[in-house]
Amino acid sequence: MTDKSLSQEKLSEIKENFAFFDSDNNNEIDKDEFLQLLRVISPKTTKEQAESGFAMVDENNDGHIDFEEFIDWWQACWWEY
Ligand SMILES: [Ca+2]
Ligand SMILES: [Ca+2]
Repeated sequence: MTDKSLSQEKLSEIKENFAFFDSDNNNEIDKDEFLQLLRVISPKTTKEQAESGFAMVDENNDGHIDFEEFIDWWQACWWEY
């Protein structure tokens, strides 16, 4: 678990978003789910953009975004959109 100064409130908000985009509820965001997520944020996101974004978020390169990777990404990137 991340030890960054993240409030419980913020954490549960991120958790909600994670669960929302994890459409098959396996506690990981896969590439298709990530594409859906990006399209919500920016409808013109291409598959290629999603692929390269995914590779950046998936820090351990196991082909899935787990919750900890999602938190890091969410904090780093969300405000840019
Ligand atoms: Ca999933
Ligand atoms: Ca991963």
